[in-house]
Amino acid sequence: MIIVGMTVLVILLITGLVISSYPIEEKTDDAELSVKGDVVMPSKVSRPGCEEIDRCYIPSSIVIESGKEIIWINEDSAFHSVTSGFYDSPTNLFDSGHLDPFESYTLAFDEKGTFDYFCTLHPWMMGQVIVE
Ligand SMILES: [Cu+2]
Repeated sequence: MIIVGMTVLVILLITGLVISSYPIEEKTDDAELSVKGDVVMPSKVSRPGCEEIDRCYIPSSIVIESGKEIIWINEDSAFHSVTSGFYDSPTNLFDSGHLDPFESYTLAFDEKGTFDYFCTLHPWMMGQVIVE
């Protein structure tokens, strides 16, 4: 009886492991495909037009708590930057420099306020960080 019981237990364990492993593997695949970022610079924003649909940086405005950080990821095939202020009047608070395709930039915001930023290469690209 003990051997039969053990055999049933082993079969149940193996079945359970096989079944439970499928969703876990799928999740891992999804995570590998998508690059993690809070704000994305999508493809083709190196040409004007994205500003008309508010999609040069996605989202173009993001709200965070003070002390938290934001990760920007360049998912375009062109260089972009995350530079504080406006194209005509940079504020020199932060500047990512030129971000390569699929390069990311992480910055923590300690002070509350509204921080506008833009891309030094493409004046129509504008975004905003609101720290509460
Ligand atoms: Cu740009």
